[in-house]
Amino acid sequence: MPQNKNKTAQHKMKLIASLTSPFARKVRIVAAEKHIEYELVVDLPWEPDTKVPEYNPLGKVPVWVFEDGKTLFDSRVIVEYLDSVSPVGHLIPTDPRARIAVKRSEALADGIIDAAALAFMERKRPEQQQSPEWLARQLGKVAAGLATMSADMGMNNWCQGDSFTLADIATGCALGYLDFRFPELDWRRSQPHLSEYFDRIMQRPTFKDTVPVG
Ligand code: GSF
Repeated sequence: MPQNKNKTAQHKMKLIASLTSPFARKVRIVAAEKHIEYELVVDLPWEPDTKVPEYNPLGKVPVWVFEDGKTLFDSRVIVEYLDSVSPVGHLIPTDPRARIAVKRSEALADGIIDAAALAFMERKRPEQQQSPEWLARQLGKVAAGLATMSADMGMNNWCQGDSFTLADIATGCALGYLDFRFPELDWRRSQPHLSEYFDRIMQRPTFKDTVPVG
């Protein structure tokens, strides 16, 4: 019955996200890898009519909304929840050292995105108001972060251990964000192994389906 269908749809778990957010991409990939169903609600937090602050006082996406209206943020909390709630393909190891190594990789990848996003926003300001020092500081973090990402991976196939984990998802989202917002950085030239690795993980349908648009 249509009425019941509507009711079901209203009570589905939701992810509030923008299609360009690398943090939201991380959550979308984790949910897809874990085969967790949800409704994607696209909401741009920068738009005047955004509803994001009603769900997250920080006004940022992604936000996860449970059937009962309770919410989760930020992306690290959401992905930890999603990984724990379904037994399909564990993305965060249970062994304490392995687990925290994966979380460290995620912190590094997220930190690269944070610095790149600050640089991107600075560059969008009128030219006279931009601070070259601030821009250089943020881009310096991106470069140093990439060097550590590459050194941590060495010549391995995966970021941590010998299988695909949340570390790879976070890393892929950071590299994809750099390609999207800073193609001129040409990180592939200075990081050839990361470049080859990125091409490989981009073959996964969950990465292909979430390439940033806009
Ligand atoms: C960062 C979310 C974020 O910066 C997380 O979820 O991991 N630590 C948080 N979201 C941005 C969009 S994006 O760059 O992914 C956002 O919503 N910005 C709106 C604002 O008002 O800052």
